[in-house]
Amino acid sequence: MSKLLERLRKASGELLVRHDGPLTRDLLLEPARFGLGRLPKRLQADQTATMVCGFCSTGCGLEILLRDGQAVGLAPATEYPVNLGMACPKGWEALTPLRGPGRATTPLVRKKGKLVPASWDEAVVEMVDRFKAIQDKHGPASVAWLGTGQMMTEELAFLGSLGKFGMGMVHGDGNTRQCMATAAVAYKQSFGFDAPPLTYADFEESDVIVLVGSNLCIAHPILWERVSRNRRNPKIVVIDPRRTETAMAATHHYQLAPKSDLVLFYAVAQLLIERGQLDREYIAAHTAGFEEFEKSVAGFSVERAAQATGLPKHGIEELANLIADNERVSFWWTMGVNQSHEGVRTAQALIALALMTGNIGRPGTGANSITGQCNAMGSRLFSNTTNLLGGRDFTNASDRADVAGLLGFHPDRIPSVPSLAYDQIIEAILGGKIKALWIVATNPAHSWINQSHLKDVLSRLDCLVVQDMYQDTETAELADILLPAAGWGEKEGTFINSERRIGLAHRVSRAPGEALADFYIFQLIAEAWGCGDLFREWTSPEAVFQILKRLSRGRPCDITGITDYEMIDRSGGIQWPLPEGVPPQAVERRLFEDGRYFTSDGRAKFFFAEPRPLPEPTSERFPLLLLSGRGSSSQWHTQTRTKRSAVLQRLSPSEAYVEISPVDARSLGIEPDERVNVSSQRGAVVARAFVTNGVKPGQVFIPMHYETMNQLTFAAFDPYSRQPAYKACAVRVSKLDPSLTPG
Ligand SMILES: Nc1nc2c(c(=O)[nH]1)N[C@H]1C(S)=C(S)[C@@H](COP(=O)(O)OP(=O)(O)OC[C@H]3O[C@@H](n4cnc5c(=O)[nH]c(N)nc54)[C@H](O)[C@@H]3O)O[C@H]1N2
Ligand SMILES: Nc1nc2c(c(=O)[nH]1)N[C@H]1C(S)=C(S)[C@@H](COP(=O)(O)OP(=O)(O)OC[C@H]3O[C@@H](n4cnc5c(=O)[nH]c(N)nc54)[C@H](O)[C@@H]3O)O[C@H]1N2
Ligand code: SF4
Ligand SMILES: [Mo]
Repeated sequence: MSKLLERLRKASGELLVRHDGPLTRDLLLEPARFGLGRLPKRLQADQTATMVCGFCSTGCGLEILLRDGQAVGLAPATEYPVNLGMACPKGWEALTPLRGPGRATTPLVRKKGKLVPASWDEAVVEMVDRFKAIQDKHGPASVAWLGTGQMMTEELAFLGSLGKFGMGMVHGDGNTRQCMATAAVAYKQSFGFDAPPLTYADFEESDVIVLVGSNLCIAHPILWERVSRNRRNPKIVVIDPRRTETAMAATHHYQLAPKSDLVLFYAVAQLLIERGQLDREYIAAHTAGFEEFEKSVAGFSVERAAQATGLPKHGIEELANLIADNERVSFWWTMGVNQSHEGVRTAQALIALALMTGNIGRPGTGANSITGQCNAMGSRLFSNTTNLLGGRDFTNASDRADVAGLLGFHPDRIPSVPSLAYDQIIEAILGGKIKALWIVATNPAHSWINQSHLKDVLSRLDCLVVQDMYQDTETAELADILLPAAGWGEKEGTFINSERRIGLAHRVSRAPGEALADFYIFQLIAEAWGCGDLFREWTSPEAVFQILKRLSRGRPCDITGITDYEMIDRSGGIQWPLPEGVPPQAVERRLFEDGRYFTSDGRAKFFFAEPRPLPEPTSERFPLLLLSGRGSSSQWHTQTRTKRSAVLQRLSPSEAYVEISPVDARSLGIEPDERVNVSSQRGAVVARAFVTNGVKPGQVFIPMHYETMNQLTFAAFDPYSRQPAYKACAVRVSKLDPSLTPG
């Protein structure tokens, strides 16, 4: 065993502070000691390496040009089955943020109110000491973490296992709660497992593509390119309160009132039932609960839907006809559905429409949730937050025993309760139950709903540790301890995209300064904590991939048929499941072709809930409904990465803007491009008025990429998924009043 490891192990009981020499990055990076593979031999010479993009869940393949093993440029991979030679601006610019300013290059520890540079040794010891002291006083559950869908699957599994099995935490959630929780819960309840059935070929093979609350052209531009390759002359239906870029390119746009989707889909279901336009055979053979669903939607007349949605009656009938009259209908949804106070039931209404018309398990069909971040799916399966590793259940003793057996430790290490959800973690901080938080690869001080509340809550923590690529994010600036992380391109591991394709990312660039791959930060913390023994086998991302295979065996997400990284590389990614012994097919694969679901009786289930009113309806004081979402294909979330690229910056407005209809602008006396105040009960912000017919009178829209946005949002949640309902709250727009927003 290496000297360093020996020292670390000896120190772990007493903590690292007693070391005689500082832990240096080079020591940590030495492969024999901490298992970070040097660049694989095949990538060392001047050549190219294909790897998946680290932004959105499309999961495009990028071909990286290497000189001496370092990336010097890239182009979209022509052979990769996802993008077929295409990339969006973020993909083309993916390497630039790595070299941008603001990178966290050394650990920082707050002393006398100021973040000052520290060695890894000092920072990790400080973190471990403080976390342990808090746990000693307030119990193990008083320390929690918030993770991400933007780290590699192996890193997510490491964080989740270290946090819960090693450090004794009970609560850890991720930014996938902001994003995919609704789809995950909807699938789990309806299909018995969180299993999106789609494959991207379905975009090309549909007769009717129904996009609900999805602005594909902006948020998943390369998936829109896949739609454009459809040779069946498809009808493209967009259901969105805004006339988005995607709506403009569609054949049909249903510009419904925000959050009236549930009523609309129940009315469409009722029409199909009335007219007998159902696939009775499919319903009888493969589903359960249809009779009840049928009864529940009986009261949803076209008139009722027309009133709730503001759509003409003939429009609703036309939508039902489009579904009934075509052979292959696919339903796709994204945040317009997930981020709603009734998101789960809305997603399940789409699932119901697909099931009752037999539009699932065949080419060009499906009830398909498109994911958001590069590794949202990896996080859903393996982050050990809401589900126990591999989509298991924390409350199930045999699941716990399975995992403990597979990982080689005592089942008592596994909490028997699931984690609190993100919002509940925040409230538990407020209630004094959680005292320390470790935030990894997410920027909640910008992205979480009702921001001032969150910032107040974070300021009440005894210890906030932030692990990020950049030291100037809104959240990093609040940290007591900042751990500098390597980013995509500087480390190795796998992502799982929207069509369940596991893709590989390589280390093609050296992280700046002392920054370390998250994987190795976790290893370091495990040693310092004194639980390194539990993770002896977790020597490298690829070693963890082998552990994940073991954890997946016999599960719906079985990947035991993937031998190693080399195989993923060779195959252009591999979709799960791929059990051992099954030959990897070259073709794309969709789920449920045999009509068998993962529920105990093998049947897909119908769900219904009475639609509920908006959590914060408009009022006389706040007469406009604020929507939010993605603004441009060149901006990524809180812009920590994309703002480092001059090219991407030029492609999007630098200042926050609010889309407002000409009717509302005129009545408020607001000129195009004028700076205005947008206020809600929670705050007032400044934005430039973008006067456009893209939004209807009575509604406004601000992209989420601007920090001020979430000062306005109202913290409402779906009751089943606890996903925040970011996309509707009441605001007022007014001429600029400097006294409202000082500074
Ligand atoms: N360029 C870029 N691409 C991205 C991202 C990014 O930050 N930038 N983020 C990625 C991530 S993590 C995600 S989750 C995805 C999100 O991808 P999308 O969900 O497609 O993007 P959004 O703009 O958040 O929301 C989509 C649409 O929902 C509509 N909407 C709002 N309320 C309702 C409603 O009540 N009903 C209906 N039917 N529609 C409604 C909005 O008007 C908006 O046009 O994008 C991914 N791709
Ligand atoms: N109003 C409104 N708010 C929203 C939404 C909306 O539609 N409207 N959408 C929500 C959705 S869907 C999402 S997904 C969230 C996204 O919200 P966030 O997750 O907060 O957004 P990001 O900017 O992607 O933050 C990722 C952070 O991780 C860092 N990072 C990147 N790669 C790495 C890495 O490899 N390691 C480490 N340690 N750090 C890394 C980045 O620098 C950045 O600070 O926002 C949500 N917020
Ligand atoms: S579409 Fe998504 S995965 Fe493809 S290049 Fe753009 S950001 Fe990357
Ligand atoms: Mo997301």
